[in-house]
Formats: sequence, C-alpha cells, structure tokens
Amino acid sequence: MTSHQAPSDRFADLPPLLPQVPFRAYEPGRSPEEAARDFFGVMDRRRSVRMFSDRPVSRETVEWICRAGGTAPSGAHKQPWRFVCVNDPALKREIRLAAEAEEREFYERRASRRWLEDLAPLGTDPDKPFLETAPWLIIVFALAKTDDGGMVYYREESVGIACGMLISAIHHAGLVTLTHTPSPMKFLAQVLRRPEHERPFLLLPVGYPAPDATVPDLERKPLEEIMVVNRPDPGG
Ligand code: IYR
Repeated sequence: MTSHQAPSDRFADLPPLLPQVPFRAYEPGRSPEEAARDFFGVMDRRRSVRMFSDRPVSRETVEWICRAGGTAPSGAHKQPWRFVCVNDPALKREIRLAAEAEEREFYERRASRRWLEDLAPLGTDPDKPFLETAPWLIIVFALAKTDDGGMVYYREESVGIACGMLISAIHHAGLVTLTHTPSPMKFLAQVLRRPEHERPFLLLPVGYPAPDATVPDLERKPLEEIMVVNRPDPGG
C-alpha cells in the first residue's frame, strides 16, 4: 500500500490527503541538553499566583498568548477550543460575583471534609478578588462540536494541552496566572453568551503579580518520583 492510499477500502470516497510541505525544524542554537535545562529553568519559576496587580496588559500581548495556545495539537486537528478574553470591568465583576456565589456553595456545603483538608494548607477561600483585579480573564471553552457541527475527538486531552500551552505562554511573557475552576462552571457560558456547543473548561486570570504577592512554600516532586525509564524487573 502506498502512503497516499486510505488505510482501508471500506470507504472509497474519503477526502484526499492534504498537500505536504517540508518540515522546518526548530533549532535552539545549543545542544538539546542545554536547551532542555534552560527551558526547565524558565518553567520552574512558574507559580500559581492569586494576588494580582491591576497594572494593564495590552490586548496585543493577550492575542499572542492565545495564538500560542492555538498551536496545540488536537484530535484530527479539530482545534476544539475557544479562548474568551475579558477585560471589561463590568463583565469581570459579573463573573466574580457569579463565581463567588458558586464558591461559597462549595466551601460551605458541597466540598467534602477531605477536600477542605487538602485545600486548607493552600489558603484558598470563596473570595476571588483576582477576578476583578487581573486586567484580563481568559475563559477557555471546549467545543463539543466544531463550529460547523462536525465531530471533535479527544476533546478533554486537546483542550487540556492547549491550556498548558496558554499557561506556558503567559509565564513566558513575564505574567502570572492560576488555574481557576469554579464548579459548576455553567454560569460562564451564560454570562459570556456562548453558543450551546461551547463548554466552560478553565478560567485563567492574566496579569502582573501584586508587588507584595506571596505564594505557598511548595515543593515539587523530584524527578525520581515522576519519571520512570522502561519497566520494573519482573517480580522485583
Ligand atoms: N474551586 C475552588 C476550590 C479549589 C479546588 C481545588 I482541587 C484547588 O486546587 C483550589 C481551589 C476555588 O477556586 O477556591
């Protein structure tokens, strides 16, 4: 079978292969070891920050960040994401009030004791002033269908990867964010008047950290705990 034939003759009328273009490899200009170590150095400085400055961030910055998020791989290249960027103070206030109402429900009723135990060291609570202080909120929506009603594949994986890339782009621009998941998040679709096929996925406030911002003194798992090479010996 040659590469331009469909993998199966079950459907004789499948669309043709896309035109192919040469791949232009990214050259970091140093060895992979150096480039990978440097990138770790940059990523290791990222922290989830809850205390924001109201210092403005240009729309152009947010546009580049969204373009970077939009480079994510996705199932069958369906790109099942929408990045709704909010900088209107009245709209941010509406989102804050609705999110805080959900969060109060969560902290006062819905959350299990175990969950509250796990959150207590992080000091989170139902007050979300950052939803108004941060100059921008990026609300990521996952598309249940493409805009023209087509199928989407691996939606959660695709949008999750795009969020990781958005977060990296925000950090790379010298800005901060945190992954905020008010739950349930349905209110975001209503407040932002999104169409039925868009499902709220994640809320990322974007801005500069407050000058006196603090973060919890957390440790990250060492490499030995997160990386496995090959497999354990049998019976070992
Ligand atoms: N959504 C709530 C609770 C919360 C849950 C987890 I898991 C966190 O890592 C942090 C917070 C809130 O935003 O406060």
